[in-house]
Amino acid sequence: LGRFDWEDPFRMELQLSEEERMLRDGARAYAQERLMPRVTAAYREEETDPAIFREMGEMGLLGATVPEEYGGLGASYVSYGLIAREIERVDSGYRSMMSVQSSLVMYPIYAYGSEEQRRRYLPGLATGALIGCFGLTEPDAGSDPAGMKTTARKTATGYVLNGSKMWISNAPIADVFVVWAKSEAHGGKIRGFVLEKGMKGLSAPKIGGKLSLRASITGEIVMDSVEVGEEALLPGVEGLKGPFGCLNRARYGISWGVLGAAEACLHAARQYGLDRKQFGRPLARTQLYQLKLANMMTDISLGAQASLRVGRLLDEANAAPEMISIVKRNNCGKALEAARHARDMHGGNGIQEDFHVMRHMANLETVNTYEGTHDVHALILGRAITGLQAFF
Ligand code: TGC
Ligand code: FAD
Repeated sequence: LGRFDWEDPFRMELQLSEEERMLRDGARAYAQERLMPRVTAAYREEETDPAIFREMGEMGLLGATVPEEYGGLGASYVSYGLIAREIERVDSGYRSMMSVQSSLVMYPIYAYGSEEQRRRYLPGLATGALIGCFGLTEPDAGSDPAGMKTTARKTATGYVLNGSKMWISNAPIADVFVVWAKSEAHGGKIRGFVLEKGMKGLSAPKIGGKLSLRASITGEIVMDSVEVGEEALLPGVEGLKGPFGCLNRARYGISWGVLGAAEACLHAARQYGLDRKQFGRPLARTQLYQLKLANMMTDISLGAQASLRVGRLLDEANAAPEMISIVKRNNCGKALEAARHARDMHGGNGIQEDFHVMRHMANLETVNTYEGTHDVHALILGRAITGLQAFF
């Protein structure tokens, strides 16, 4: 029997290709060297540095799965997941910036866009010269996006969009807006549109006062009779399967990302327990402390194996959305639990910014909610098990 490595319990290293390990190591070096030193201040000041997009672009971390001819790397979904894990090891907000750009902006333009749209937007989005956002959620339509009120009305030359989107990552600093609207000309079906900063009637005010995901800017998108030409319509998809096709990829990436945050919490709690003595011995020598570390390591390693499996199936074009719901829901829930324990295990220091665990914990509250809440994914799975939908 071989040796056990608590940092890689199931020898995942052996299950990755050389290219996957190389991309992961590049992402880790960037995240630790360039993002880690600035995250505490960025979180405290609620400030998002747009330069991060260009840095990520230089490292090939934006739209990694998009083919090279459009500026991506043509990398596997497993690589994309590994990148997400390394970025979120530092902060969920930074991973959010990366995954919105990759899965929610570049993917739909690549998968549903015209050749002109691909050539116009993808290279700039891949380098980070352009910043993108994705508008699905509305003030009165969150878990139920079919209830959206945003409309696209046909004109002689294109469309007029009216409505507002809520809780949109990157929106206040975005150049490119992928928005979803009910189009009268298409029988009220949901269609995707690509809008550009500076269009008349388009604005994206910042939402302030967030107590979570503070390093990632969030805003509204307000569309007050925004006139666009026919070329703004994403021609390749209609209906909710358009936005959901993007969400499948982003949710999958999140399932890896949160494990990075959970690992950061496990490592921090382990070290703290080894260093900190109470009752004449290290905290890590107590049974309760070890139980919590064992639970964290178990949840992280099982979650990673499941995400790896889903990633391989995505790469074979054989993954079902319900598989993605399993890993998104499970890994977010388990990561949040790990972060809450790590916060507790640090005692009073756990609430202090220098120890990072409370920041991860607060961030994971958002990640457990966006891209389908923990309970909404339970209902998706319940529907798959019973054949009965329980949403309404
Ligand atoms: P339902 O009847 O289930 O489906 C309607 C149509 O959509 C298709 N579909 C899917 N297609 C591909 N992948 C999926 N995962 C799909 N799920 C559904 C379905 O086949 C059907 O197609 P068609 O052709 O038959 O019309 O729709 P419903 O209205 O009953 O939906 C219910 C529910 C709860 C499953 C769904 O609405 C849901 O998942 N709600 C959660 C909403 C959500 O995830 N919002 C995310 C907003 S974006 C975001 O949070 C970004 S944060 C990013 C960051 O900062 O990192
Ligand atoms: P609601 O849908 O009102 O849900 C509230 C509660 O009710 C939840 O606990 C939910 O599980 C529960 N619930 C809802 N329906 C049911 C039901 N049928 N049965 C039982 N319980 C139910 N959206 C975008 O489009 N683009 C983005 O870039 C984006 N970024 C975000 C960034 C941040 C920081 C945040 C916080 C959100 C972001 N979102 C984004 C929005 C996010 O996807 C929504 O917040 C999420 O889908 C939940 O919608 P809601 O907030 O309206 O909550």
